[in-house]
Amino acid sequence: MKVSSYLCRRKRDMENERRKIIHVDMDQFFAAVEQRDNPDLLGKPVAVGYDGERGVVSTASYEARRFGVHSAQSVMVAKRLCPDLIIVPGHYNKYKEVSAQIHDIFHDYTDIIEPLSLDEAFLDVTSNKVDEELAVNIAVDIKRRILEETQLTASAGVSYCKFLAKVASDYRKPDGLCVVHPDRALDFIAQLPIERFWLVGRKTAERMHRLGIHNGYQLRQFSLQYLTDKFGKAGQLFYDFARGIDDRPVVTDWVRKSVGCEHTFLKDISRRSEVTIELYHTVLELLERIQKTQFKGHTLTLKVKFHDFTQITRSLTVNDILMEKAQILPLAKQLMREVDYAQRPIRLLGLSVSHAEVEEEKPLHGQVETWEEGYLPFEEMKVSPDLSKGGSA
Ligand code: TTP
Ligand code: MG
Repeated sequence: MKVSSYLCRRKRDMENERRKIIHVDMDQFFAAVEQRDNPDLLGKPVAVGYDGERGVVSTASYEARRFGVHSAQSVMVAKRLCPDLIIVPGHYNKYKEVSAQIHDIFHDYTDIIEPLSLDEAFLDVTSNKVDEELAVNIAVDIKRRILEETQLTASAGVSYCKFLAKVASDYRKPDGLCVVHPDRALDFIAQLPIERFWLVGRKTAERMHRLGIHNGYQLRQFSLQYLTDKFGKAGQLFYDFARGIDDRPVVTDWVRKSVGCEHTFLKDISRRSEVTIELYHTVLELLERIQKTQFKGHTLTLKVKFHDFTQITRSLTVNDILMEKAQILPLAKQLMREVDYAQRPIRLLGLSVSHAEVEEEKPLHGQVETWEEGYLPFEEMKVSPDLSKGGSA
């Protein structure tokens, strides 16, 4: 590397190390709201979700988590694991209200806020409205105010970059506060179990383990080439994370990255006619959402979950903006043709449109798409009359 470009990079790194970022994440959010509003539920194993054969847990109280109950699990499995589990239906308006309350609190400190979901957000407090030098003092204050104003606890992570702030907020949950200073970052990362790294889900963790990578120190021993060979685009992120490098800004202007819908069926489907009808209904609902949001995307993604919970996604990208039924329906059918469900009945179908025009204009460092939450809101299937009668197309 030339000396001048090295100095440039070093300057940028130092500027980044001077950033002060807080990640706030509410504890057992939906369940905590339910327990707050119904004291009978306090201290008990609670799961929020639809109490039916096809219900899915959206979150579980910590008491329930001890039994192995977790988000995205089927309610039936959860009940088997924890026979005393109390299932309560979700109250989404309430969760939205709390989310608005915590955002009001955030805005007293900074307007540079990037929400990741209803209950978590990054705040850039490098310069802030209360002229506080220490980000940790702001985090303490925010946690105190959240508790006072919502009677709920939040965990916060403080560091110089998003990756470490996010990992830190999870580090001492619940009601936690963890600070990772720039000069402690490499040691912190070295001992960090690989499953705690951002973007490392269960499957990626297993692959890392197979490569002999169990912590940040071990991850750091591998070259960029090796990691991108193994993990594609994410390899670059893992390489950087291992070195405490993450200069992505806190993106204030939240831009919708995709619009989609998905349904879990009351009964698994495997007949072609049934699948065609359901695909058609899903396309109609997707179109409604596209119209409502005026989202302009180029990629259609089909998600299929099979009876055994294995899941696949198939995507197609086109030059035109996907807004019309006449374009989306044939594409959806084309994607569906690639799916072999004859031996594997389908439990869930989902469609989404992504790859908005604006994304192409974003600078590479924005990398906004990687922050997208990995789940769609759960909705129970309203079975179409045709299907409930076992009708065919
Ligand atoms: P999380 O912050 O991932 O979980 P949590 O707040 O319940 O628990 P934690 O203390 O570990 O942060 O998600 C926030 C809310 O989003 C959660 O309460 C319910 C909802 N959610 C779903 O609906 N489906 C999901 O798969 C997940 C992970 C969350
Ligand atoms: Mg949370």
